[in-house]
Amino acid sequence: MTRLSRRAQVLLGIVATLILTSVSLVAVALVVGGTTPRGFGFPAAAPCTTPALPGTVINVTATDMGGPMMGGPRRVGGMRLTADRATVQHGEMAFLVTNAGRLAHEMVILPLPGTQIAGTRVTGGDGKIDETGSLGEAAATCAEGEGQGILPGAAGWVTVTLSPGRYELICNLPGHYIAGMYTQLTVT
Ligand SMILES: [Cu+2]
Repeated sequence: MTRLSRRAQVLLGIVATLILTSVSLVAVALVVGGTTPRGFGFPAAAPCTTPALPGTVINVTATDMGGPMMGGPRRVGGMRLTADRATVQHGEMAFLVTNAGRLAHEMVILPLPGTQIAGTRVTGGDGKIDETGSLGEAAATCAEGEGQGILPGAAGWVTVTLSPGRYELICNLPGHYIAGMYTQLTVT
């Protein structure tokens, strides 16, 4: 009786440990899913049905070459944010941001003051740059505006009215800007 109980206890302990480990892995994945490199076996989001967007539509694509196949989520290369045009006429415009990568991404619109060059902002200790002065962002999966990040395979969008000037489109998920996720847009 006592021996059986001990064996049972050991078995129960192992089973409980396995279950708790699984649960915590899932919990971690859920909590950090928006900002952490994905690739733990989670399927990419289904392609979105985007609505008719007003004004000039600027197609922005987020790419990366991350994920387990490329050496693990901590080693991510080829992070880029590209737009289908370098200039656009001022007025109302929509940014349709498609995530063609394996990680979550976003797009934030920041003015480029003076002669500042895109890609030269200083990254803070959190791996992000200061978003003060943001004019809008597309960071939601299959939705407009702010969110927890656009999942791989999905799109997000935002409509803004921009005056003539220089702007920088960036991804401000931790480490993404310094990895190369920025591009300049000139509004004429
Ligand atoms: Cu990004």
